Amino acid sequence: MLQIGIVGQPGCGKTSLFKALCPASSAEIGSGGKREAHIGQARVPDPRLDELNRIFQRDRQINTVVEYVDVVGFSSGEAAKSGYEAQFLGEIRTCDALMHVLRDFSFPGLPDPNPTRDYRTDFQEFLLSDQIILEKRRERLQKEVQKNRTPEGVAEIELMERCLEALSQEHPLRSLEFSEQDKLFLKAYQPLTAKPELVVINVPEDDVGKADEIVERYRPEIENPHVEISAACASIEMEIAELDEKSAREFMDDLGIAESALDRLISASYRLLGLISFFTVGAKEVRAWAIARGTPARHAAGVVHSDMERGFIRAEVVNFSDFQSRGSFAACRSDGVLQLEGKDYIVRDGDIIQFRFAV
Ligand SMILES: Nc1nc2c(ncn2[C@@H]2O[C@H](COP(=O)(O)OP(=O)(O)OP(=O)(O)O)[C@@H](O)[C@H]2O)c(=O)[nH]1
Ligand SMILES: [Mg+2]
Repeated sequence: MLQIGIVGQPGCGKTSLFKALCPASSAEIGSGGKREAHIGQARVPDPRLDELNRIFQRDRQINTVVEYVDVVGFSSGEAAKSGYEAQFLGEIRTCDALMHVLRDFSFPGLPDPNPTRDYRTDFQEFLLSDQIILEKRRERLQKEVQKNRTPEGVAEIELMERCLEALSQEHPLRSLEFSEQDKLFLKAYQPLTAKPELVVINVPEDDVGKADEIVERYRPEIENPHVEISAACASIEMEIAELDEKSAREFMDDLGIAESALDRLISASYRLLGLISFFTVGAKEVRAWAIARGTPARHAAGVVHSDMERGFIRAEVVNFSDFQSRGSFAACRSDGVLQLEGKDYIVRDGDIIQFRFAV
């Protein structure tokens, strides 16, 4: 499963945000450097699936999930000397995308809040870390190519050089265009600055109603066309996540906020991972399934069951946008919007699919 690593300076609110996003997990806040990572899952909200459930009245509704990883904090001070940082960066390197938390609230013992400063500090750490890894790789490749000059070796050295040039100009690798071959090479090193990134400014309780304003305030300073920016108050979100629906509503009314930021953060995370959803309506459940954009029908079938991929015959497909106004498969069929598709059909976001298969 694809994972989002929650990163940021010590005490910026990573664990608080993680607990808000994944309330069923057992992470402790203010752990101040406990060294194990927490992994948890957050349910991805989808109003289309809610509506399918209302229409079909099945026993269960199963949403897709996003997996988050909360690792220990890093800093360029004491922690770095103890080799802590390397471990931190190693843990997030295996994640597929980053949720980058920036502290905008005051906290005893921590420097005055300054999201822009922290963003730049962290960004420098990521650049440096990628540089070290790619330089090592280039060195090794150069030795190999001297002994045995293969076209792959030469191509990879060229790629390393292009990447190192970008890094030395402080451009994140995600700002470069890569061929499919380059992507395969790069996958092995999992560079941090190539990962999609969502910045979350963790605002003080008093500013929870002003999240949008705060995002706009920092947007010009966090100058990077390749990151998405959002804001939330992690401690409030954590409280909301622990309450039942009615108490949560009252709590939010007291604070004067219309909605929790969590749905927005989770949906943004899902997009960040490049995932889209298709739906199935079974005898017992309506369910959303996560696939990468561009997945052909036959592979999508394999996400539901390996037999369906192996014995794939065809897919009966109607997109939710066509289904919604008609309300039944029969109506979709008679209106000609329910299509029979073959194994190479590229599944679209919101497709409702019935797979025909034989094993
Ligand atoms: N005022 C305020 N305090 C917060 C907020 N988010 C977190 N805190 C507090 O800040 C402290 C650190 O929060 P954590 O969630 O443990 O931060 P962390 O980034 O996981 O910290 P490390 O794992 O030690 O790096 C805790 O005491 C939290 O209650 C917030 O939005 N507002
Ligand atoms: Mg923590």
